[in-house]
Order: sequence, then structure tokens, then C-alpha cells
Amino acid sequence: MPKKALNRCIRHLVLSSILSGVTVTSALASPQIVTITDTVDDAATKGTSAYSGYKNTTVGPDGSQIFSDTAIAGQNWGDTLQGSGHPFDTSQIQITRNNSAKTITFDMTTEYSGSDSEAPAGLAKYADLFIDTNTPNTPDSFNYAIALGTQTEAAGVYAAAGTPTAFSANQYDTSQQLWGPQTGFVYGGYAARDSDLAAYQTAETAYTNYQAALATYNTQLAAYNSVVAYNAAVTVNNNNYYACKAIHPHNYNCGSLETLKPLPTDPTAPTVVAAPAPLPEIIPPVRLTSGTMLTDFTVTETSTVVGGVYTSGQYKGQCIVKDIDGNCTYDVKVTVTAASAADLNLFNSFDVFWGTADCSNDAIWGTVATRAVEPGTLFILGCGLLGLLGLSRRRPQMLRAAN
Ligand SMILES: [Ca+2]
Ligand SMILES: [Ca+2]
Ligand SMILES: [Ca+2]
Repeated sequence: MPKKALNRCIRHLVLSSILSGVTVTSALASPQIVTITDTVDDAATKGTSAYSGYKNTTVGPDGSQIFSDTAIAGQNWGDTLQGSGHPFDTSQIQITRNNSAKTITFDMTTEYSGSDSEAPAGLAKYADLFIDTNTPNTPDSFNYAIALGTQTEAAGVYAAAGTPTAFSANQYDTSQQLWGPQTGFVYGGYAARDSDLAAYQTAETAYTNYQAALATYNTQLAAYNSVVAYNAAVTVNNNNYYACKAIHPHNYNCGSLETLKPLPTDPTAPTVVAAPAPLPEIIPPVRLTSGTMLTDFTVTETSTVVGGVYTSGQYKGQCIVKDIDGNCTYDVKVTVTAASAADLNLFNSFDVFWGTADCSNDAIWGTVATRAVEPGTLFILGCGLLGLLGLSRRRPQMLRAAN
């Protein structure tokens, strides 16, 4: 190692770079974990029409009540569509990026077992995962998908073909496409963030109040204008009466004076409130049907019962841990293994959507940022180690000089 380079590194704040190196070392060695909690609602749909009759007091693992919102006329919104025997609640996705193992895993905590027992048996499976690296803070379009292998496409990471790089509507199936024709089922027809729904509801309430105030104002204004018009006619009549009397003071029919009506308060127009902007909602993609599989990744999916199952006795096969509704909880673990750690940089910043099942009965979406290994930090790490080496070599020399 040239002495010049060593001195240059020592000049680069040896102590602080050692500290940085320690941080980078731990970042490299320990996995990075991001947890998305469920803050997305579904709109209940049955057949081809919005469904408002679905009510349920079931509480899922995340304490969510079911479809109590009515933000959009004719649609009921809520976290989860689930009823007795059909638990679908998903509470979180935990994403773990492990650069040294070259893996990124998606752990979904859900009550859904992965295969609905309703007819046609086993039709509903775990949904595919949809990824977007273009607009990681907005639930909109998706340019990558992780097929779990239980839907149409084989397990793998897929990229949208062509430009702009986002899957087009015919490259995946939505919950509406799959379940719309089957009128007997309730499914998630749309999905939106709770925050967007809340903002929409606030704007909708303000607009509704404005419309009511405007109707009241228009009624009051019509009454006011009616009195103004009446009094104007009375004034004309009375002026004619006085003019007549000036010419014919006696014994001439000049008609009679009329009485002015009291003028009501001049109404004030309400401040204009615009109609709410359309709710930023998406039709949930649930089943990838085409795309380009990326050969640098392999995908595996496992589903395990959280807390395990009884292996013997009268409860053999049943889950040991149940929630207050008697439902089991599953950890659906999707592991993406990359050919190289650099391939994982695809997942530096993205948003992810999961519809739980291909009926999107519980939509979950969130933004994820994981750290890449940057050459700059490696330089600092190298400097830190080099600095340590330099110090250990120099100390004896300094001691000798002192002697
Ligand atoms: Ca949800
Ligand atoms: Ca949920
Ligand atoms: Ca997006």
C-alpha cells in the first residue's frame, strides 16, 4: 500500500471513519427490516355492483372493524371483507433485506390460509405481490411483480415489458375481473389508503355542507328578491296614486295606497367549496398474467401457522394460537434470492401491494426503503481499517523516537 494513500486516508478523520466503518459493517452483516402495517381499505363489491349490505363485527389481528365507512355513495369501505369461516385479515408485511445472504423476504401476517374452501373449492389463492419503483409513495401502477407460483405465472420476479415500464391492465387480473361475474361473492373492488379516504370524506362533508348552505341561501335570496320586486311594484302604484291625487284632489278614483312589506335580511352567499377531487383508488391487481421473468432471481413461498399446530390429541392439526374470533394466523414468507447482492438494488426504494387473496379481500400497501451498499461507504470503511493499521504501525516508531 503506497504511503501517500495511507496518509490521505489518515487525513480523512481516522476516528470518525472508523466509527462509520463500524456502522457500515453492522449494516452489511445484519439484515435491514421494514414493517408495513395495514393502512389500506377496500370497497366491498358483489357481482357487478357495489355492495352495501355486508356488515360484520369480526375483529381481525390488527383490531380492525369491517366496512363501516361510507365515503363513496353506494360503496362500503373498510379494512377487511371477512365473515364467519372466511377470515382474510392481513395486518402487516415485514420486508427483510439481507445483502450477505442476497435475499429479500416478504413476510405477510394474515388470517387467510391461502386456499378458500368456498366453491369452486380452492379457487382463491394467495395473491401475487406487485412492486413499483417509479412512484414509491403513491399507490398507482406497478412495474414489477413477484409471482408466488400459485396463480397464473410461475414463481419469480417479473418486469413489465416495453415502455413506459408499468404493467398494462391486460398483464394482470384484478379482483373485479375474476369475481365480478360470480355474483354470489363479496370481494374488494377498489383499494385506497385510509389517509386518502379520510381526506376524501372531509372534502365530501365540506362539499355536502356547502351544497346545503347554497340551497338555503338560494331560498332566502328568492324570498328577499320577491319582497324587493313586490315593494317596487307597490312604490310604482303609490307614486301613481300621489300623481293622480295631485291632478285630481277630489272625487276621482285614483285607486288606493298599498303597504310596503318589511324587507328581510339580505342573505350572505356561502363561501364556495369545490366538489371533492376523485379518491385516489386503484382496482387491485391480484394475479399476474404476463411479463418478463428476471433470470437473476428465484422466488420461494412458504406458509406456516404462527404458534404451530397440535401434533396429537383431540385437537390434532388445529392451530395452538387463535385470535378472539377463533382464527389462526399464518406467516406467508416469500423469499426472493438474487444472483448477486447488487441485484437487490432493485429493491432500494419501492412500494408493494398485496391483495391477500385474488379477491383482494384485504388490501395492504406501503412504501419501502432499504439501504444499498454504496462504494463511498466502502471507501470510508477501507480508510478506517487502513487508519487503524497505520496507527498500529506508527506507534512503535513514535515510541522509539521518544526514547
Ligand atoms: Ca386492508
Ligand atoms: Ca387488515
Ligand atoms: Ca406507486
